[in-house]
Amino acid sequence: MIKSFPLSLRSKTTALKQPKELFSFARDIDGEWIYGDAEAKDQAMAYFYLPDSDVGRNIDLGAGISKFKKMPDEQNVGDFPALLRAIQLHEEKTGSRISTNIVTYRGLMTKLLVLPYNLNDAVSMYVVPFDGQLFVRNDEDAELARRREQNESQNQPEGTVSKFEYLGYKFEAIATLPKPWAQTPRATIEKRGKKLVNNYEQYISVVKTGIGKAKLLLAGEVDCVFDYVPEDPRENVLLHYAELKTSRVLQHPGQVVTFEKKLFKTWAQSFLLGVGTVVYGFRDDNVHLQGVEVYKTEEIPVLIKDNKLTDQGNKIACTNALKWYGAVIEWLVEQVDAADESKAYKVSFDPGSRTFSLIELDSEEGKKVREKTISKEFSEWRRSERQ
Ligand code: 0WD
Ligand code: CA
Repeated sequence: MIKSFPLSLRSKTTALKQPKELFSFARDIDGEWIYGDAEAKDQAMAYFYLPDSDVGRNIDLGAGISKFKKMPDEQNVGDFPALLRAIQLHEEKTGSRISTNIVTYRGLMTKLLVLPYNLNDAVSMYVVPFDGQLFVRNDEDAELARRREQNESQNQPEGTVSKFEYLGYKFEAIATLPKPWAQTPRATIEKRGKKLVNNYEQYISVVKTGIGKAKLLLAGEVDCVFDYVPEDPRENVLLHYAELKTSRVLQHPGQVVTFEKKLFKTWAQSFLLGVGTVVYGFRDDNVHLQGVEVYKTEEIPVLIKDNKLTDQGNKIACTNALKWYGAVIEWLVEQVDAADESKAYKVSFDPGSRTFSLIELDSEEGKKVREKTISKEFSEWRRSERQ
C-alpha cells in the first residue's frame, strides 16, 4: 500500500494547544541516561548567563576544538528505547498511561513543519502502531548516510568535528552555567571559557501538545533555562526555556535571506516544544563572537512577515507551514490504524519527485522495524496495563 499526500493540502484551521511539560530526562557526560524529572533537572539543566561584557570580549568560538568530546554519530541518533523507558517510569510513578495519538522526538516533527519551505531536503521516518498510539521513529540508516555524505562533501574525517559544528556547542558552553548564577561559584563562572566542550550532555523535555484533533507527546532537547524556573508547578516552565543558536553576522541582503530561513527552522523547532525564547550568537568569519540577539518565539512569525528584505519569491509564512503540518498529522492519524499491531509504515518525502508518501512495509521489514522501535520492556509494561 502506498498513499501520497498532496503538498498543496492545508488544514483550514490550526487549533493549537499550548505544550505542557510532562517530565524530563537527560544524558550525562558518559552517555548514561538520567531518569526522573527531579534528577534530570538537578543534574543536567543549564542556565543562560552571558553578560554584555562577555559579548564584548571577542570570544573565540573555535577555541578548544581539538579537545571536543564527540559522541560517535551512530550512537547519537535519537535514542528511542531511552524515551520509552522514560515514559514507562513516568507512567509507573503517576499510575496513568499517556494516551496521545503520536509519540515521537520533536526533531522529526520539525522536519514535517518546515517541509513547505525546504523542498530540497529528503524526509524518512517510520510509523509503528502500538497500544492505540503511533510511535514515530527516525530512519537512522538514512540519517547516518546523510551525515556521512555531508562529512565527505566537506572533507571532514569521520569521528572529527568541523569548526562550524563545534562553534554551536562552544557557544552553549560559554553562554550557560550548570546552576543558577547565584549558586555558581565565582571560579566556575570565570573558567567557563576553558570548559571542555562535548555533545554527550543533554537535557530532554517531554511535552504534551496538540494540533487540530491530534494529541502528541514530543521529546526534545532543551539548551537552557533563559531566566528562572517558576516555583509554582502550575506555571508553564517551557516558556522559561531557551534554544541557543549561532549564525554568521549579517552584512549583505543575501545573508539576511539565509538567516531568515534558519530563523524559520529555529522557530519551528522551538514552537513545537513550546520553548519561549531563542538566543542567537552572531560570529564573524574567524568564528569570534560579535553579538547576541534574543527573540521571543511567538514574535518570530511577525518578524519574518514584516521583513521587507525578503519580500520577493517564496516568502516564508509560519501560519502556512502550520496549516500544512496540521493537515499532515491529521492525515497520518486517519490513515494508520493505531490498533493494528501487525503493521509498520514509512513516511517519506522525495525532493526529486516532490512526493510525500506513506508506505506500508512488507511483513519482514515491518517486523524488524516494529521490534527495533517498541522495546520488549515497554511492550510488556503496556500489556500488563491493559488487563
Ligand atoms: O532525528 C532526530 N530527531 C535526531 C535526534 C537525529 C539525531 C540525533 N537526535 C537526538 C539528539 O542528539 C537528542 O538525543 O535526539 C535527541 C533530541 O532530539 P530532538 O530535540 O528531537 O532533536 P532536534 O530538535 O533535531 O535537535 C536538537 C539538538 C540539536 O541542537 P541544534 O541547536 O543543532 O538544533 O539535538 C542535537 C543537536 O544538538 N542533534 C544532533 N546532533 C548531531 N547530529 C543531530 C544530528 N544529526 N540532530 C540533532
Ligand atoms: Ca541549540
